[in-house]
Formats: sequence, structure tokens, C-alpha cells
Amino acid sequence: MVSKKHTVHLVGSASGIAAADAGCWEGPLVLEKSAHLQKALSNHHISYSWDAMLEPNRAEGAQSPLKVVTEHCQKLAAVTSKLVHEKAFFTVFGGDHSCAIGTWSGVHHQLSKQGDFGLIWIDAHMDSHTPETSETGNIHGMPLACLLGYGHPELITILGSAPKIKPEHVCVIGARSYEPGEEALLKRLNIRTYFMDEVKQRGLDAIMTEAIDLVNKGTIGYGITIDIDGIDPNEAPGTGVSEPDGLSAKELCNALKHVSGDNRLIGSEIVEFDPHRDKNAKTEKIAAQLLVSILTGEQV
Ligand SMILES: [Mn+2]
Repeated sequence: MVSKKHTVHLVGSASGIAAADAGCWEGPLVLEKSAHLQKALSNHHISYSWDAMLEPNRAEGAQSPLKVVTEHCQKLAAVTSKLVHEKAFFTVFGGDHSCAIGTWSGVHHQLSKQGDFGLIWIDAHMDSHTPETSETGNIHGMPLACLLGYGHPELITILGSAPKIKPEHVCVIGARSYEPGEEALLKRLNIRTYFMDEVKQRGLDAIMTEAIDLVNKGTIGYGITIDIDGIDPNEAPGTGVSEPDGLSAKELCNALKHVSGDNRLIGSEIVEFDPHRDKNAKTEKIAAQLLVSILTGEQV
């Protein structure tokens, strides 16, 4: 009944340049060598390859963060575009969440002639700032707005014109920390946002089922992007901007069975794992569990 994905193409986005605390840049490098990840994948008979490990140009003072992030996302978009062309199921490991601009611009580049795609955005935050509403200017607070066509011109037009995705094809799950400017944008665009209160009330299983219906309406497929900070920091301390009262990792892995069995799932993303803040590899193990659940619907 469940169509399992036995092969996954892994891509690392080893960049934290768009975040205030850049520690997450090493997340993908740690996962590439992670015995926990290797064991989880082999226990579930999943074959995998690391197709790319992209590192941004960190030459100090040479370029603005905007330029570095733009170039980095262009490279990432080229990788995901190629993988989608090859019908290869992918998971991008970030790095800060600005990688989503690259990941999903690449998907858009490959699929836009065929139709629109949807996106499930799991996150404690809304990531929907524009340069006008952001107090910090940190680009990792802007990727969803960018994909919707709002933001720095060079970021919203990576591998093609803006927008990459339509508001009616997006939903946000787990939001609990945000600022008025980004909340106003999502409200104005009428984007379905499942705040933590609603998730607690209805359960993640029901929410995920509804979210999948939403991203499947009027689209030819959809993606999922999971920010580690969506999960409760007691369970997943290894992330840069943690917020209390988050999703249960177990409940999230369980709910992912609904996407794993769905052939319309194009690719996935797991971001903001910061190994420097991790405790006893708790978050590293959760990243591995999330991947297994996305691929097989099974729990580690
Ligand atoms: Mn995020």
C-alpha cells in the first residue's frame, strides 16, 4: 500500500551565512559522516548517494551576504533541477533555511512548464520577512517570502522569474514565533498557517492529512521542507533559533507516513541542524529519523 522510496539522493547545503548564528553550516557535514544516519538508512534498506556538498564562498569581506547567498542558491537550484529532471528523489540537508530559495527554485525551473507545485513548510517561524519588514536583515528569515515572489530581486529570480510558488499551494505547520510584518504578509496572501495551538488541539496526523490535500489541489506535485526548530527544543536542542512548545519528533515522524506513501512528493529538505548546540547527538538522530520517515513511512 505504501510506495517506499528505496533510493535517495542527498545534497548538502553547508552554509549558515544567512543566519545570525552560523553554526548550522556544519550540520550537513556532520550528517554526511553520521554513523546514526548510515545505520538508520541501512536498517531500512535504503540506498543513498551524496550527490553534492555545496559550500558557499566564505572569503571574508570579499562579498556581501546577499551576493554569497544568491550564488550559493543558484548552485543548489542547478543541482535540484537536474535531480528532478532525472526523476530522482532528493533530500537537501541545510544549513540555514535560506537554502530553500535554491532548492525549490530548482524544482520550479524544471517543472514550471508542466504546472505548479505545492510546498509544506514545517517551522517554528514563518520565514516570511522581506527586506522592508526584517529588523535583522538575516536572509534565513526570508525564504518563504522569496519563493512567493517578495524580497531581494536577485533572490526571487533564481533560475527563472518570480514567483516560484503560489500562495494557495503553500501551508505552514508549527508556527509559534513570528513578527507582525511577516504575519501580515502571510495573512494578506491568505496562506494556510497551522499555528502550534491548532496542531496541539487537532493532532499532527489530522493536520498533515489536510496539508497534503491542500498542496495537491491544482498542482502536479509538492515538496516538504522541515526546519529542525519546528520540533520541541527539549527533543532537538541542536538548532540556532529554538522556540519552546514545539512539535513532538515522534508525532512528526509518524505523520510523515502520509507523505512517504505519496508518489506526488517531489523532494524534501531538512534544515537548521546545528551540531555545536546538539546534546548527545539527540538532534542528529532526529534528522536521521525524519529522513527515514519521509522515505519509508516507518519509524526508527
Ligand atoms: Mn525556517
